Amino acid sequence: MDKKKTMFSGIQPSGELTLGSYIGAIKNWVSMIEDYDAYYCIVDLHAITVRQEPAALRRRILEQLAQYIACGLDPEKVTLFIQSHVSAHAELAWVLNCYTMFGELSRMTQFKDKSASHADNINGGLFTYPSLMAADILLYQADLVPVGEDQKQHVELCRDIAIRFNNAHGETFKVPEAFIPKVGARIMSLSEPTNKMSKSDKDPSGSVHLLEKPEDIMRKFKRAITDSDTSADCVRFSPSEKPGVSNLIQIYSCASGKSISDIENEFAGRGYGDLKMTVGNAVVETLRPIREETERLLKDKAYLEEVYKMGAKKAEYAAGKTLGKVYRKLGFVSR
Ligand code: ATP
Ligand code: LTN
Repeated sequence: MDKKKTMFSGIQPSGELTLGSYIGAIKNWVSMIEDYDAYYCIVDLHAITVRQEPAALRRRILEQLAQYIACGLDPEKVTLFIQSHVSAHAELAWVLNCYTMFGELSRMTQFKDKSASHADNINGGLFTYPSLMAADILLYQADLVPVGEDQKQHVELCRDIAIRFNNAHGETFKVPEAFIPKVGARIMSLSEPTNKMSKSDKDPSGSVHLLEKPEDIMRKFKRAITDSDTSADCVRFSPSEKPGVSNLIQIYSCASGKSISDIENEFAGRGYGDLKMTVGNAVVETLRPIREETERLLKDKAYLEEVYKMGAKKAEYAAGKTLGKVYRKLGFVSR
């Protein structure tokens, strides 16, 4: 039997997980676990590139692990772990920093956006964030990296770094590919549909969290921004002309499994009030089992500890092999 391909992805514990990260990333992670040797990480080292409150960070790391499991990532089938538990990530990141150009890092849109939103703390970690992300991926010789659209540029830089290192030292890293879903790669804010839904958004009305109560979810959908079109075919998918409505259609498609054209037909002659209620209900039903299972898991800290310890052990073994190879190629003297 052929060896399974490897998949790696991660999310920062920088806020409450949103419907955006569920649809854009986690949902796809779950759909592929049978076919891949998968590693899913809670990237806490990345999270400290912006200031975090220590007690809240600790709570969110465990909460995120519980949510990964509740979304369907079975720890018996995939490796779930916390980035700071595997020191090879920080070590390889340093090496890759020496193979990443200042100009490349300066062109990253996430760096530009985060520097604008955290103008008082434009630190070195924020700038070299993509080298750490490349280390995450390359340590596991990942073939595929399932992420939302916003992370495509980082995965492309990771490929360039891998190719550069391989050219200098011979075949060392697998060159990975991004896997970006066709629908749902960029879920927009409900209150400002030209901006991405994001967990660190200061406006709480724009994003829906995985653990949010049904009544709060419904309220956010009822207030979602649409437009002033009252025609019979106002429920139409056109992100440039109708960003709010298209976003709702996209969310509904991901929550219900229906195609975009089926949704347009279903809503022919119907208005936005109807659409908002239907999408809100579909999201509530999608998130309900995830919330309930997360709440249950969070009461069992011993189990969560067992999961992240087992994950760290497996990840450490795979990562150690790659790091050893890299150190040898660089000419470091082995211990
Ligand atoms: P932050 O606000 O802290 O930057 P975020 O909410 O933008 O965080 P990330 O942790 O950066 O989310 O992203 C986690 C994963 O989910 C990534 O693969 C990212 O591409 C994906 N993702 C995040 N937000 C969305 C979204 N609105 N639509 C689709 N995918 C998303
Ligand atoms: N930068 C990603 C999180 C991340 C990641 C990774 C994603 C860190 N390391 C490795 C995929 C693979 C983000 O969501 N902002």
